[in-house]
Amino acid sequence: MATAQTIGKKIEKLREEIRRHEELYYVKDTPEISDAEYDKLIEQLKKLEEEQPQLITPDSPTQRVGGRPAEGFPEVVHRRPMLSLDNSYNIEELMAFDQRCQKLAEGRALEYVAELKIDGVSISLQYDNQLLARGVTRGDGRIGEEVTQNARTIRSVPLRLRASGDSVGRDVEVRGEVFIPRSVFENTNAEREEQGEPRFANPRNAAAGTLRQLDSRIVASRRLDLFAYDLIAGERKPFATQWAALNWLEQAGFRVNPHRELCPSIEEVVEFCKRMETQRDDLDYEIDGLVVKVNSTRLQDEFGATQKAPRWAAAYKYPARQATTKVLAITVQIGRTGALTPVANLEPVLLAGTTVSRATLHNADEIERLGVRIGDWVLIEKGGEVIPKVLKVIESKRTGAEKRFRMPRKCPVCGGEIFRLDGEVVARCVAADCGAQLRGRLLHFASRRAMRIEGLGESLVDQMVEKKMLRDAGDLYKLTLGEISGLERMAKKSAQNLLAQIERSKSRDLSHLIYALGIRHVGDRTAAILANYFGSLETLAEASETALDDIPEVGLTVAQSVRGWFDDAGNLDLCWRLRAAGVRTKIDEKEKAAVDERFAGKQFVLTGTLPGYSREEARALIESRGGRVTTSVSKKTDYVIAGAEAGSKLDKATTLGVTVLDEAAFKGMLR
Ligand code: 3B9
Repeated sequence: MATAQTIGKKIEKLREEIRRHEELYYVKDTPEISDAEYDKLIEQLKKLEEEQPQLITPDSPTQRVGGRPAEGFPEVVHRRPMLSLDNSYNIEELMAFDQRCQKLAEGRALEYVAELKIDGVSISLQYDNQLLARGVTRGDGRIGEEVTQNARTIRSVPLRLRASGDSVGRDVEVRGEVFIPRSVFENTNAEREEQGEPRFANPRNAAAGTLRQLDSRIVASRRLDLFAYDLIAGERKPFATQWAALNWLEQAGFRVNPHRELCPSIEEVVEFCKRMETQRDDLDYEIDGLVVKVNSTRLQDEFGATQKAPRWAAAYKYPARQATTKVLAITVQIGRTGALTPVANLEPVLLAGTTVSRATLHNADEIERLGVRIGDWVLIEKGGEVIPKVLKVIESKRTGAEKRFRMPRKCPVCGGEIFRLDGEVVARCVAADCGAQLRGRLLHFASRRAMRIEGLGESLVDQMVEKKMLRDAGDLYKLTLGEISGLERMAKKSAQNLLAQIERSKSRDLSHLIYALGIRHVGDRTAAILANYFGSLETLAEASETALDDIPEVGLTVAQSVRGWFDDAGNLDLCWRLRAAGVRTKIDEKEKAAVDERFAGKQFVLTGTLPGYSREEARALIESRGGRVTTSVSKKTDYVIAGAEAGSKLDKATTLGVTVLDEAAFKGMLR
């Protein structure tokens, strides 16, 4: 039996290791382990902390996992207002900013720091005694909203500052920009569209909307990120220069944008502007320009601020990446779920360095909203997504020859029926044998986050679908060398490689297999949860809608979608053929996280005081076993845990006939 002491040591070691990997991944961008391995470490830590709940500290990496939904956010007055920035839109205005600074500096040497202006939302993070105490949105600059729970889910926000001397003091406020990486933004919007929710117009809105999400579990799943850019300690700036502050932030554990430069004069700032504009598209986040700051804190203090912006800083905004061009045609693409996506085919136009000839119109509602017709001139924008989008129609350029577009009534690929369900924005081809859907499903099955069959790309899949070589992904495992070599651009060597890749995919984790099936509403995270819960494809296939819905992280939409998918005979047949082909359908026991049947999916209410546990401890114990803790007693409540001086909640539980446990019974249940 392990003693509390040895467990404590193990916990500390694991935390250190996890923190190191978080930093490698999120701050240094050089991960050493896979996401799955990282998740495993977290699970191990959770398990140990369950054994010794008194050792759970607020800065433990397990505490990033989103907690209960908040009930609106309290408003907080910023200790120091969060200022905004005056904008410059061209080099002349930037030079004018330099002139004003020169004048205020009265002949003293003036250096600048140039930083990127990330297209996100500003946040203030307060640390008390090195521990993250509060996260507050910028709001109107004077008053913001407290979103601490959500800030905690951002893995590049240190929960504890790394100690380093005492120059900075205990009372630290860090300001920075919260943003959504491009890749995550695209996924988020695709998911929202599937759920019939409106798309976020840009990554900025997505970041703002997510940060103000009441359910921090949703926040955790969206993977926000943060770049820190300013540091205040108590009433002062603790360093003599902005440059030193940025470097301190970095060593304290924050992500600080690596594209920053100390510039001896405004000329170097201009150089930096030009250089970054060409690199803009290669970044995994959107920037809308850069920020120039006077480096010396002393001069900053002297220059002061106007009502809204400091005199020692300015934003240089890049021109928007928009262009106008003509819509030559509107075509419709069919995705793997049968979803129809209308696409505008454009007269090629140069936009932010690349030639663009297509822009997405998303869905029929969007076409309606824009009023776009074939032949129209449109304003397009290249934003956070790979494919540009149509912003508006230039009506003044209409000639009258433009033609309205109608969504097709039949699938343009297979001729099958098109349906649009009530409340959904997406129309779908529902034909079971649609080649376009099969193509999409195969590409999804082979994709990196699914079965990772490298080499099975668009051109091969197109040929296989065209030649009717496959019914579904299950047939991939029956392909022979002869069949593959017969395809265009397939030398024997590449055919052998592909076969090896297909063979290798048989031992992918169960979570990847579940994701690969392409069940609507089941993304990679949900797939991992389902894999953990059910342990095998067979068990998942038999799970009832209720059993699925009872999983805390799984909602009714997902539950219905999963049950519906397995109710389809063709889908079930696919599963059994995958298994017969030797694809692993059981979870690797090492992967499996602890799920406690007595807690999983059950609703608990805590009331009164339990001498043995703090409220937070009790909550953590329940949640780590898969239970849910809510604040009010209802018919849905499974257990009320009543301590001393329990009041009206206990009465209500008795009235409703809800099981009431005292501390001893709760303890017994935990064992
Ligand atoms: C009162 C980057 C952005 C940014 C500042 C930025 C947005 C705003 C700002 C933040 N990207 N940098 N910087 N890279 N999007 C410069 C406006 N700073 C403040 O809001 C601020 C406000 C202060 C100091 C800073 O008052 C003090 C003055 C002296 C000592 C202590 C506080």
